[in-house]
Amino acid sequence: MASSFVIACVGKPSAGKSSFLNAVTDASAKVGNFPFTTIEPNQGIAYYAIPCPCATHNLTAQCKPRHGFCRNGQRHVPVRLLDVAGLVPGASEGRGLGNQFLDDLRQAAALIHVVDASGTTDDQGRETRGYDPVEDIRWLRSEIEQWVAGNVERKWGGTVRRHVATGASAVDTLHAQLAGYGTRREIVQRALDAVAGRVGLAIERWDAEALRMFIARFLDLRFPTVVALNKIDMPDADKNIAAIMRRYHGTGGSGSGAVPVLRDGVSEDNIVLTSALAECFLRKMASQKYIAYTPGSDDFQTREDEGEGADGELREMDEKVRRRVENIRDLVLFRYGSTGVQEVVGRAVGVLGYVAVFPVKSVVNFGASSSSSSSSDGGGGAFRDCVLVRSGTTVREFARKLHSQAIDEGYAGAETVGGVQLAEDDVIVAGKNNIIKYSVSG
Ligand SMILES: Nc1nc2c(ncn2[C@@H]2O[C@H](COP(=O)(O)OP(=O)(O)OP(=O)(O)O)[C@@H](O)[C@H]2O)c(=O)[nH]1
Ligand SMILES: [Mg+2]
Repeated sequence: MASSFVIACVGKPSAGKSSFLNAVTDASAKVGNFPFTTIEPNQGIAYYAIPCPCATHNLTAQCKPRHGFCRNGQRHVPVRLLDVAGLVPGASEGRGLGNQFLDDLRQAAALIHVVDASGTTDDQGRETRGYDPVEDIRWLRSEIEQWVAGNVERKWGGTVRRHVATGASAVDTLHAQLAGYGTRREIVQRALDAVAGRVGLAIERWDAEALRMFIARFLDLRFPTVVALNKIDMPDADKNIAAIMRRYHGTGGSGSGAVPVLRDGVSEDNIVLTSALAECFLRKMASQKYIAYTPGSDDFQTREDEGEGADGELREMDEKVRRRVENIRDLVLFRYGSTGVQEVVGRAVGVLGYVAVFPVKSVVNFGASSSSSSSSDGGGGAFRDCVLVRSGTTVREFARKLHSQAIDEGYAGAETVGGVQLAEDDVIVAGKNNIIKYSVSG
């Protein structure tokens, strides 16, 4: 079982979405150098790495994650990833596989926009030279905006009439309009707060521009986006990357209403350089025992690197394979520090502001909490459960989220490491109170 949220890879055809999915999950989605290789969405489980408390508590040997895994004190928490069909300009009006693709996004909590930074594919995903990938970031955002705006604008007349007749609040009316996008009321409220100073709260007096302004802020919050500048192993990528970084320089941080300052829905902090192809290849070579490679790391070992007299676990590579892995070392790992793909997953969970919580039955040995309803729990092991929750979640709210009625209904208190008591409305913060033991009465 993975998290309850889904992160979706989006982008034009041939940008490398399926390659990215294959690079960070066990999926084997079809990859092709022609547009629309993917039609039906592919899914996989990626891992979000965080420091595991088993390390600080000297319990690495006892650490037994029920889901995901723990290696060298790093906990890998499963996260669901979706790879959908490519999008082309005009998709919001149904071009390409437009509407189908856009509807697949309704379930996504965050987006990973995979961009071909090499400039060797045009906006339709066809082979070309010298294409400017900044364009892709701009039009993709604009298509998502048109898609949502189109849906809202079509019904706007009726919405306003009802709004005036019922005397509902602006946030309730807008929330009802945006319900189809899996929207929480709080997000609508924040988007409204961010634009209210300029357009006012009387939505019946909004003009088309005011509505667009609100929808733009809403999208910034509803679909936080990480940009994966992919194909960095290719010749022109460097120059394109520099241009993209210039365009988004100065974005990020937070503006009015704690809404981040974004351009085209993008913040420079959330642009990551990747080579999905390199990662797929290194993983394949590692599985065939030609190299030793830990995903996300800055290098790998070959048989030669192991040196004379090593126990020879790694196999000898032929000349062609050797050249290819050496190329990846020079063009990707040495230049950029890693293939970047794991970093993207980390940022995507990061933009969602999730906090990892470890429910336990004991704050002494950190055994499994009774939240994990299965009866075969007795097996022991520490820190068995790890749940990602929205930042701002309180101790009491988390009790309600755990799939255990007993903890919710019989709530009698909570404590963390050292027997420190937690208040019901304490906000859960990583490293402070995110190891929680609940007491239950009756
Ligand atoms: N050089 C290089 N090529 C890549 C990289 N990632 C993907 N490719 C290649 O780009 C082409 C398209 O890759 P896919 O993963 O199928 O792209 P997609 O975005 O899923 O495409 P559609 O399913 O058609 O929308 C394939 O030939 C891949 O091998 C990369 O990091 N570097
Ligand atoms: Mg694909």
